[in-house]
Amino acid sequence: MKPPQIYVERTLAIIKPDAMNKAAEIEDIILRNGFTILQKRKVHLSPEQASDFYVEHYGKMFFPSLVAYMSSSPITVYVLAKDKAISAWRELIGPTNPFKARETHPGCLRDTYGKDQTRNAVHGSDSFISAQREIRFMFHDNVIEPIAAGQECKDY
Ligand code: RTP
Ligand code: MG
Repeated sequence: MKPPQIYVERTLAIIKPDAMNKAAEIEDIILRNGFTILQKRKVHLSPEQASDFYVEHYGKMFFPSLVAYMSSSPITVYVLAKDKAISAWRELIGPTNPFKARETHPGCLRDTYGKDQTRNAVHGSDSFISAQREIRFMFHDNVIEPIAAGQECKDY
């Protein structure tokens, strides 16, 4: 008989350049909110890598400043696991704009640590497909496939 399988969803989180001085505090919040840190890596993206990571925004008015910002200094990237990790992490970080976050989601990470619409402290994958792509992008040497809740997975 096969052993029971447990499916845990995974997402990609980033502590962006402006919040790196608060990384320990944010990591503590991540753990206190029930996420497991599966992988962690500090990287300094080149402008080309930042542009590839945020390729969905190519052509938008804020794309050049986003790329310049994300490649300006090191960031920390994490693979987080939790039941419904993708939506749970998005909920914890709050809306894109920290000023709006302050009004609608007081106490969320972007309220607490965000500075403006570009320098908003943290990133979270916005869907299962994004999580899969972003985890591969950041951890290509040691790929961990995100598993959607309820989805069949291979035996380990
Ligand atoms: P993220 O991808 O970083 O988790 O953020 P998000 O889903 O909440 O927002 P998204 O629309 O994907 O935007 C990506 C990042 O681009 C910067 N941004 N600047 N100045 C602006 O109008 C503007 N809009 C977006 C932010 O850094 C945002 O997180
Ligand atoms: Mg996004």
